[in-house]
This record gives sequence, C-alpha cells and structure tokens, in this order.
Amino acid sequence: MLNAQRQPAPCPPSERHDWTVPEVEALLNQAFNDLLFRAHQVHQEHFDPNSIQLSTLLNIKSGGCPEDCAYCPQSVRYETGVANEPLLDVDTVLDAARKAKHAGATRFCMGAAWRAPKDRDIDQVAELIEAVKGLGLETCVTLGMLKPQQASQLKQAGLDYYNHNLDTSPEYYGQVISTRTYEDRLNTLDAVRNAGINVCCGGIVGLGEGVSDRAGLLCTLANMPVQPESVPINQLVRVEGTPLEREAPVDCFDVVRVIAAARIMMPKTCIRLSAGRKELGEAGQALAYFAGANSIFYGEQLLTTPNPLVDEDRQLFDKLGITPHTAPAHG
Ligand code: SAM
Ligand code: DTB
Ligand code: SF4
Repeated sequence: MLNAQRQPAPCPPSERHDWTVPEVEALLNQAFNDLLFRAHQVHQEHFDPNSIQLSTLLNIKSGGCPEDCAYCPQSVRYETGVANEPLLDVDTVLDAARKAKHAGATRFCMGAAWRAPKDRDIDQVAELIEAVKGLGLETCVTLGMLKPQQASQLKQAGLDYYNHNLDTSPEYYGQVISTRTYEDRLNTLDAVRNAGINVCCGGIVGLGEGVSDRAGLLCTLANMPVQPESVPINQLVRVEGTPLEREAPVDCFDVVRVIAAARIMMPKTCIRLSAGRKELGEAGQALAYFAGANSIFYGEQLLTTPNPLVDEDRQLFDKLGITPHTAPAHG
C-alpha cells in the first residue's frame, strides 16, 4: 500500500548562487528515488530530456606534463606508458575533426598536456581552432592555465568553450595536486569568462574524497556569479602507474547522485557524463541521463584511455529513444 503520510519534498527554484556545503551534502544523501525525481523534474523544465549533446575529444599534445595531478597518466612524474608527443599539425587535427563531424558530434574538444601554454603555443592552437571552426563544428580546448590576453586570442580565433576543471573541493584539492593551487584554477576560469568564452568546468568522482568534498565542488561551481555552461563529471579512470591506480572504485549510484545534484543546482547547464562511461554500463548511463546528464564524450578514445564505441552509444540511444543534438547548445 502507498504511504499516504509521505509528501514529496517541495521543489524550490534551483538556480541559486548561495548553496552551502551542508545543504548540498543533504541533497547528495537524499533517498535515491527522491533525488532522481527532483533532478528529472528540473531537467524536464529546462531541456528536452531525450536529447544529448555529443563532443569528441582529441589529445593534440600527449604526455610529458610537469604537473603532479595524482589521477593523470600524462604527468611526466608517473610511469604510465603514455607517449610524449609534440603538438599535432593542422591536417591531422582536421582529419580527426571531419571524422567526428561525420559520426555526429557537434563539438570538437582538443586537449593538451601542458601546465600552461606559451604564447607561441597559443598561436598554433589558434590556427587549429580556426580550421576546426571552418568545418562548422563548435570548438573547445583544454590547455592548462591561461593568461587573460591568451584567452582573448583564443576567443578571436573562434573558440566556443574552454575546459578547465576544479576537480574536487577546495579542502581536498591539496591531496590530489601540489603544483598549482585552487586559486590558480579560479583565475584561469575568470580569464576565460572575461574573454567571453563559454566555461566548461567540472571535476572527478573517485579520488578518495568524501561526500562533503563532492558537495564543496558543486557549491563552488553553482555559486559562481555565472554558472558554467558545461560541467563535466568524470569518474576516476584508475591508470596503472599513477598514485591513484589502487583507489577504491566508486559506486555507480554515487556518480549518478553527483549528476542529479549538479542538475538541480545548475538547471541551465549542460551536465556532461564524462570519463567512466565504460565502467557505468548501459543501466548506469541510462540512470545518469534520467538524472539530468545531457552531454557526453563521443568516440572510442578519451585522451589516453578508452571510451565506449560509437556503435555502442548509438545502440543505447536507440534503446532509450535518445536523439543527439544537431545544433549548438549555447550561443
Ligand atoms: N593539462 C590541462 C589541465 O589539466 O587543465 C588539460 C588536460 S587535463 C587531462 C583535463 C582534465 O581531465 C583534468 O582536469 C581532469 O579533470 C581530467 N582527467 C585527467 N585524467 C583523468 C583520469 N584518470 N580520470 C578522470 N578524469 C581525468
Ligand atoms: C574532462 O572533464 N574530461 C576529459 C576532458 N575534460 C579533457 C578528460 C578525461 C581524461 C580521462 C583520462 C584519459 O583518457 O587520459
Ligand atoms: Fe598535466 Fe593536465 Fe594531466 Fe594535470 S591533468 S598532469 S595539468 S595534463
């Protein structure tokens, strides 16, 4: 028999910039069905829940990074077998971008294993952006820390999004990275925002953090004066040779909870179900899409690790009645 006493929690307006960590912890700890129900309501109010944005990633400069991010196979400090390669040339990048477009992606994201690009690196990446933009794709790059003038140059080249993750809460951050501060990351995000580029900023679940750290990351993102247009939620890919290779695997419901809370707190943002989709499986991904994820990395490779195959994603979309976006997500 239904419990007649039980009233669904009232659904307050969700675009707020004054979230507190205890409040978001309580949100993350809600009964799973209550959390998902509320998140899906917000999702239905702001988006077509059966439509997903597809971004394809390309590693344009692999390995050899001086930073010590404990999760990252591209740090020069860890023996992971990732090759150190120079920046790819325009033809190689265009070839990959054409394939991504043909497969149905609307955005092409280029990642470089740099701490911070030099000005001459920016000149070269600007050429890549102009070329990819010329194919009619949205552009995104993730190059490390940026100076304001570099951000403006990228904007002029036609850059639509800059990805720069906070990764975790301000409190837990120091357990994961020692070579750059949380403040450094926030400064880069300010430079990107001030240059008029859409902000793509999220984090990782599974670094050994607690629920309060997940809440702290979400609060930092949602309480920004302008919420990021795109929030990637990555599950840690435990790469052999990195300090986090033996970290306990995350429960798939915890990843879904983070997605749901992100959706409630940032109702107009595209929430990207990012690294870790292979581990989630079809049922876990379907739950994440119900909880409000409406963007993915599409293509068989992330930066250095595998991602579901294009055919696998297409099959899952067919089963779920999901249609990929055909037009840009934000202006
Ligand atoms: N070097 C630049 C930087 O750190 O800003 C850009 C590339 S970096 C690889 C981009 C993001 O990928 C990181 O901030 C992190 O959130 C994510 N990432 C890297 N390795 C990962 C892993 N093993 N599992 C999950 N996410 C990862
Ligand atoms: C993001 O949040 N996730 C992507 C992208 N931004 C650059 C990277 C995931 C990397 C996973 C590990 C790898 O393939 O090296
Ligand atoms: Fe370098 Fe970026 Fe990897 Fe950190 S996440 S080690 S900055 S490539």
